[in-house]
Amino acid sequence: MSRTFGLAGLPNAGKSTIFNALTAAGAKVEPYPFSTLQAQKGVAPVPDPRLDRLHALFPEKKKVPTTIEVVDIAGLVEGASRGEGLGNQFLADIRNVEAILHVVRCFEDPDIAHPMGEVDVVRDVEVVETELLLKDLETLEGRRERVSKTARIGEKEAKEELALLERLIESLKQGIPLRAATISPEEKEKLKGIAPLTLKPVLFVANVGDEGENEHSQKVAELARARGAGWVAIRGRLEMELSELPEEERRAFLKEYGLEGLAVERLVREAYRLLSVVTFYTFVGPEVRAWTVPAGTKAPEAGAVIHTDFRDRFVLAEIMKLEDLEHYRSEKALREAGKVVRAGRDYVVQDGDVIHFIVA
Ligand SMILES: Nc1nc2c(ncn2[C@@H]2O[C@H](COP(=O)(O)OP(=O)(O)O)[C@@H](O)[C@H]2O)c(=O)[nH]1
Ligand SMILES: [Mg+2]
Repeated sequence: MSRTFGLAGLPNAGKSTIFNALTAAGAKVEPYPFSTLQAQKGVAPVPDPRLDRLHALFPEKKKVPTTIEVVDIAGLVEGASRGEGLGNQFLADIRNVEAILHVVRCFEDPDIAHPMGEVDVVRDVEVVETELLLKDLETLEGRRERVSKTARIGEKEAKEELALLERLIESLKQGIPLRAATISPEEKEKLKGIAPLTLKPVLFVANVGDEGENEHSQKVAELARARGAGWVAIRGRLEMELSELPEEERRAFLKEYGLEGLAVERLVREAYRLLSVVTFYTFVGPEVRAWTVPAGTKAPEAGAVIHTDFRDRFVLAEIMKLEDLEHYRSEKALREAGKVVRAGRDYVVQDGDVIHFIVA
């Protein structure tokens, strides 16, 4: 199960460039079925040092990383919330992702038009944020109108929701995105149906030119900090070119420049961190594989990610630690040392667990 991220930002910020860099190694998947203008969708493998370590113990097996799905969303312009440009398309695409990668143009290039004439990081970010806020305001006000009818009849749940909506509409009007408002988990549940845009977590992506970080990306860092959000700098164009090279050549290039890896790999890791997920590992059969589940998932549900019928056929889960496997080198030795923990239906899967599912 992939997690979905949407690349959002002004036109010519570098979204498609970064999309290509991210997905060069991954297979393209089907475009959105509901979209006429078809947002590009692609898959990016998640680089994972723990998976590499596990794979090193079973080099004969195939390594299968977990993946994220990335959506290259149509560029947003001022007025998108009122349907300007591809506004409605943009907003429909973004409603369907779990988290937003907000691409901010941090390179100067007279040959590449900027929708507002020139790069101004603070303004550029605000244009995008404002459109998302306005769209949420519209959505919540629409919802309020519907709920207020049921609330008038005196239905308790409707009254509660109405109070929540009133409060959030107030905060949106003050320019506060919903992710910065105080919302309890139960309230969040109530909002699920309308999937507000400003509730989604955001990672800022400063698309710097070939020269690297600059005064523009410094501003991205500052505004990310002010929002309690993360950010990464990416040399979009360079990364795209590198990601398209054959692996050998790419490695030689990275080595020559003393780089550890592509910056998009860091981008994926940071993006992954936005979501409250845990990764577990399996090595049964021909694959060494990483899997993703929401934090708090119990063993049978985790098994169902591998095979839906594991949920019902679940008997127990054998839990191993990567460090122990590395120390004892084999599963057999691990068993003999009593380092395999047997866990039942209520076991909550922990990040980093190596698991064997025993099913009926
Ligand atoms: N000079 C320069 N141009 C870039 C860089 N990244 C992207 N571009 C160019 O900017 C233009 C717009 O990029 P694109 O990815 O299509 O932007 P999008 O509209 O946000 O999808 C393209 O011509 C890219 O080649 C960069 O780091 N430096
Ligand atoms: Mg584009």
